[in-house]
Amino acid sequence: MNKSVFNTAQFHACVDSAHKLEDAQAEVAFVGRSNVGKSSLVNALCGRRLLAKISKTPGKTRTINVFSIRYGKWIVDLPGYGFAAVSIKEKDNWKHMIECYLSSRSSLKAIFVLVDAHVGATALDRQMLAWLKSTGMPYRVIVNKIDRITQVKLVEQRQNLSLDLEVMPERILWVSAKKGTGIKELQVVTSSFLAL
Ligand SMILES: Nc1nc2c(ncn2[C@@H]2O[C@H](COP(=O)(O)OP(=O)(O)OP(=O)(O)O)[C@@H](O)[C@H]2O)c(=O)[nH]1
Ligand SMILES: [Mg+2]
Repeated sequence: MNKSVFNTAQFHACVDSAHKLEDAQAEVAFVGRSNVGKSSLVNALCGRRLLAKISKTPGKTRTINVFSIRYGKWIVDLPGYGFAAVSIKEKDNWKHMIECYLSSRSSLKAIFVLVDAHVGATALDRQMLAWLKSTGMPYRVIVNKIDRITQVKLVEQRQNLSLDLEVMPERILWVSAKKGTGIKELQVVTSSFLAL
């Protein structure tokens, strides 16, 4: 794998509906709670600080944001779920946008479901995973913000989250977008899904 391939990622599109996206060769998408660090992880993966917009305030990403690694090879940053401070109508719109995206993209090779190491799995995380399992779509669980917990807690969380989410421990990636921990492994996994 050529690591620098991620460094040249470029913003490709920002749409409010999956129907507005053209066909791609291969894509991976980041889903998860608002504020879990999806956009930060896209930046860490690409070794770029300002590619995807991030914010301390949940609800920053409100559209489907596509970044192109190579022609037709995409990384997709989606809005988060579980963001309380919006109207029910807006929540429904986002849910529809995410579901429509996830179920309509034939080139979607993997869905990266982000979970917060400090917060643990939420009801919506479990719901998302149950749905992905029921559809047979390929997914990987990524636990972000491991810099926020102690080594002791990390060992505990490895066991707890694996049981809670019913995912084999070796299929979970442990990362910190902030510190760069686990990013090399994420690059290897992403390269493989995108056949870079
Ligand atoms: N400590 C720590 N903070 C992080 C990490 N990753 C992201 N953050 C912080 O978490 C906050 C949210 O990050 P975003 O990347 O905007 O989160 P998001 O999941 O894209 O959020 P939405 O766009 O609202 O869905 C920001 O303040 C980030 O700096 C991490 O690994 N460790
Ligand atoms: Mg975001």
